[in-house]
Amino acid sequence: MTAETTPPIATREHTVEGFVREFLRELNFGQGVDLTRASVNDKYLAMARTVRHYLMTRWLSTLRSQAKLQAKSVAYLSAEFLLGRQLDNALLASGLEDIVKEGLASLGIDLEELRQAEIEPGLGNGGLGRLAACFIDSLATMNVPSIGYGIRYEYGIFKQTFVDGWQVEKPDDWLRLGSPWEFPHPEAAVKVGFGGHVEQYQDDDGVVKRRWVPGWSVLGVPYNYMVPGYDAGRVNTLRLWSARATRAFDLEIFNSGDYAEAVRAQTFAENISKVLYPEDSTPQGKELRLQQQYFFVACSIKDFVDQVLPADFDLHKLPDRIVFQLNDTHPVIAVPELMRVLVDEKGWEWDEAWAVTKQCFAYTCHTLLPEALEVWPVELLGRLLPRHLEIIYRINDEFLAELRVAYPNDELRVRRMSIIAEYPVRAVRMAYLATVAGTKVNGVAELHSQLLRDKVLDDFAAYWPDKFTNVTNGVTPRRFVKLSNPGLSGLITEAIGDGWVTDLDQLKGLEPLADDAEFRRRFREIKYANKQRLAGVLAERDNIVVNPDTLFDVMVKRLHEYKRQTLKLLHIVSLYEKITTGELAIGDVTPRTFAFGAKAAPGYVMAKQIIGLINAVGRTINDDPALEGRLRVAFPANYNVTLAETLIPAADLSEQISLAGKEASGTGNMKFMLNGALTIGTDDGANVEIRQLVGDENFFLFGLTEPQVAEVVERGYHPSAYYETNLDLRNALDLIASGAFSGGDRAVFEPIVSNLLNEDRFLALADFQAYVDAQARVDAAYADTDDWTRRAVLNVARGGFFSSDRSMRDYIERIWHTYPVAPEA
Ligand code: 26W
Repeated sequence: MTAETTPPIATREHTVEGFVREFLRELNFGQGVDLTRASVNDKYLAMARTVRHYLMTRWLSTLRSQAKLQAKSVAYLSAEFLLGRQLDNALLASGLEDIVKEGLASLGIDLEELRQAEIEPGLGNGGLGRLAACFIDSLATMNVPSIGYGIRYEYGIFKQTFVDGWQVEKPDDWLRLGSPWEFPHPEAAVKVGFGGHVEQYQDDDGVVKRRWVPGWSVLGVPYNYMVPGYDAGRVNTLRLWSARATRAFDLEIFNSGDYAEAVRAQTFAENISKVLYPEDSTPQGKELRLQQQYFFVACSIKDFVDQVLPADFDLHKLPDRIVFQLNDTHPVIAVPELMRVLVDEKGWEWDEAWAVTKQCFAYTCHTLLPEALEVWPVELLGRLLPRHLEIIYRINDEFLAELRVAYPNDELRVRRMSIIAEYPVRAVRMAYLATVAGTKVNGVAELHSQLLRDKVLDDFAAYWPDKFTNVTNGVTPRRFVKLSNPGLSGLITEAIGDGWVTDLDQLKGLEPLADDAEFRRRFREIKYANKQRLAGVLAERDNIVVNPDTLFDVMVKRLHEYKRQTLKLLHIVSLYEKITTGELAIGDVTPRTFAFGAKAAPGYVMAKQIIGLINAVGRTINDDPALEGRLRVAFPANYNVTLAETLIPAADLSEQISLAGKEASGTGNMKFMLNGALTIGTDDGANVEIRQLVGDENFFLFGLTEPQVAEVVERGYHPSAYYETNLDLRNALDLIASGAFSGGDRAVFEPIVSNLLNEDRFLALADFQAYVDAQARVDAAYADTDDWTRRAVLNVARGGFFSSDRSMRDYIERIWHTYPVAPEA
């Protein structure tokens, strides 16, 4: 098959008629139904498959040019990809929105109804997973050759329901109605081993070698997803792996009547990609979690080396063709896996293999919580992956030997930096392994990266100062402005053209319009329309009534004590306490809607308690007729990407109130800024850079800084002292303790109150007064509606830096050293 004879890739007509023809063909021949009898899901699946046909041309030409070009690619290894719904993004990328809307309408079909039929693939917990999704969107839009590798969980992040205000998890069976955006390739399945032992043998030249003899194995079946660039030729690939048994079914055992045993291997294997671990900070250290990590990493490396690279590729040049970006420590087992492939399978010498391996990886750390850094007991790792443990030991031995040369009489430092921790149990510190093997280590915001250098990985930063860098997070403006806020997008494009969608710095052009009364009026109008839209969604989705004529004060993120949803609660309870005691006249209270969205890891008891208290306080306030239309708490269940797309454009105030030094970056903060909300926040994570760019006068800063927190903790923190000295705080805590929000039952929320009074690990009480004072500044600012709008416009205008496109440019420049390649026309 020569170039000139290479068959052209089929194309589709970008016309209403063309689309309708395709759609009906897909509905009749693909879905096997005719329009008169088609269900909403039939129509949705047919429409989705039709839209993907339009992207296929670009996907196939991308893949074709990829194979031809020797370009360096980025392999983004992530245990999570929080993609959100795919249809809108596919319509945007294919420029089909209007054609599809008109085409469907001509068939009497409402696009909105089909949009609502799509089930969101919740293959992630929160920040880390969503960031991965934003990044692959930017890489495609910027024409950078890259591939995302992850796991196709059969069950994603649990569906959150509230029963009497308490979180109850339901399985997320997201595939039950079909998944039109994936392309399974069982023929490209990869075999992955587990367990077993390592044996020594002599190769043909009599050289003593070691090889792994797995005890059992599974198959990894790849499912490809399109990652369409916006207004770019490129459609990159996201490859998610699903586990299958190597032997489907043991007929002998079946015929012997032991049916369960016959399928045991099957179920056992499939368990590996069955469900996403719903933790987003405290690893449970479960064996299945490690199986999941090794499974997708082994599949991905084998896939890239054997499938993506040309068969005759010299792996010594691997670093010129690929950089494996490690999205936190979850995929770090990839380092010993590549060593195993090069030494055991390709027969390379150790040094030869290490010289290449240590040029192929880079590591991004996404946390500051010591408990979130994964460590795997050598007992478990040695049992599941005996050869990998051997390899990790050797990497560590050589590293410690190197350190002893650099620090001859500082055995303590050497011990401190060892990849192997000796206590409380002998375990592998995955963050240390990633740092030793990675070409670069980066944090996700300036402050975070500094704290990694100064505190978390300080010994390593001292030894390898150039290895440490920063890349501040970003978000994709396609999904989080263009798609989720069409009103604002239209206003921006009218004012400065639509170049901003792929070059967000152009938002700067809006600055002068902050002083334009007519522009402000339209900006406010759009915000109000977004608030009405949210009100409609909450009424229909959760039976929650909110009043758009109130300040929308929004806090949406995972429930975690360091994010301090309790501090937000203390503000609300204090306000309520003052109103009920008459200290505050309801007329003097700025009408507010306190909106929350938050899932708690199922095993995180305190987090679930806090959810219970938020709903209890909400019920009390919402049932109080005196507060009707003035104060309301809205806590829709099951916060996810889809709900965020409606909530964030409606917000006036963005709550980013974590304890300084705890939130690595935050990305919700960026989405709120770009959608014209003002931030009330601490100097934590990317809040610092938001405040620097938007200006102090357009940001409500409060609270202890990270150095001050360190000092308070150093000195010894006594939360009860704040209780004793701050009357408002005491009244608020006493009201909770009194059972006022739990039908007089004091026991229900006692754990929260006593934790705050006796431990308060994240200094909520210490920052209470500063927070309440900042909220008073918010009230004052909001009273001047037009000036508030001016500040909101400046937040949008100065938010360009927080595009994930800019983050990608930083990764390319500082870490990946790859470059955009436009696929062949
Ligand atoms: C093993 C358990 C586990 C699972 C996930 C530990 C830690 C994680 C993630 C690293 C947690 C996470 O999502 N971190 C968030 O990452 C975002 C993207 O960089 C940041 O913006 C957030 O600040 C950070 O909390």
